[in-house]
Amino acid sequence: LHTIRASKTSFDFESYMLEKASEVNKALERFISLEEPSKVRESIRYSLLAGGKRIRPMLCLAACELVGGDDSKAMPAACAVEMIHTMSLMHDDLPCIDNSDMRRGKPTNHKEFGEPVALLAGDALLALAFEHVAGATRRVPAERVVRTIRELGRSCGCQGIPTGQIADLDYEGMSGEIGLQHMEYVHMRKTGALLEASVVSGAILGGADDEEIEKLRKFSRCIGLLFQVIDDILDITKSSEELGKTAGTDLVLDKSTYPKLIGIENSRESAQKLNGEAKEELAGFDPEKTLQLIALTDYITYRGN
Ligand code: GRG
Repeated sequence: LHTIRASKTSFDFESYMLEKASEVNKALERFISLEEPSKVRESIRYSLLAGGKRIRPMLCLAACELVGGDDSKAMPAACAVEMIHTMSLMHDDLPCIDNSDMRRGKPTNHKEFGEPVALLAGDALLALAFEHVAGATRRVPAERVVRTIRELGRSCGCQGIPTGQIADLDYEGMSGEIGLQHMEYVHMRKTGALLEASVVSGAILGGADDEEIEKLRKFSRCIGLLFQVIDDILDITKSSEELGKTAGTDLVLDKSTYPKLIGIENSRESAQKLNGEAKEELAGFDPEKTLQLIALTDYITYRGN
């Protein structure tokens, strides 16, 4: 939060983010309380309440507000996208995929609870996300809730996160245009699909018309790629800092990244371009109401982690 560059607007983004993150955390805490303690709940709480920037819920709430809805209409969906995100991290960290030991500053879920519990708690969390949207959304026509469930389902089905993850695992040192195309295919699904579902769900629940939904879909596709370009740049700059080097393009990486394919300067330019394209999609909306999404776009662009 401290790394956000001054926005051109007078909007106090830091207070906004802290307030929204705290509301989302409270809603998640309430939903997955330990009233009926069980191993699966403990495991879910361990990862879900472990921090995280809460970017996806904030996008969902901001899109809802942009089209005139209040937060309460989108809060269950905002929690659901964080649940889907967290379960994807729990599964991604498993030995059969990324085999990671640490996540959000703590030992990964399977290090704490064992592989079978981490796997099954991730499955349960995915189901809970849908249960929550269907059961807790209030004052929204049923047709809009169903449409939201469809968007969320698409993000974690065959056109979404798992397909992107599998394509990422299948990367075989492609370079040039083919490498770039492959990488965009991966990121549109692995990272972009859920960011898109977050924004579009918020818009649907807030009462957007079809034209507004499509504009916001385009906006979210820009920020999906933007998010990943920045992630890749941060990976390089962080590793360089850790190695006591200056940022460079000569690091050997075992996966396809923007800096590896197009160089770090071009990656930065690409991020700027995507930032501009995302904001252009917001041009037709009430300028006052776009401040949150503009600030979130800048946050994604200039974040330090
Ligand atoms: C969703 C059905 C289903 C299965 C999951 C394992 C798997 C399939 C997918 C892996 C997806 C993955 C790890 C994508 C990377 C997403 C990403 C950019 C994570 C970092 O997001 P931040 O920076 O993290 O928002 P915090 O911790 O702040 O929430």
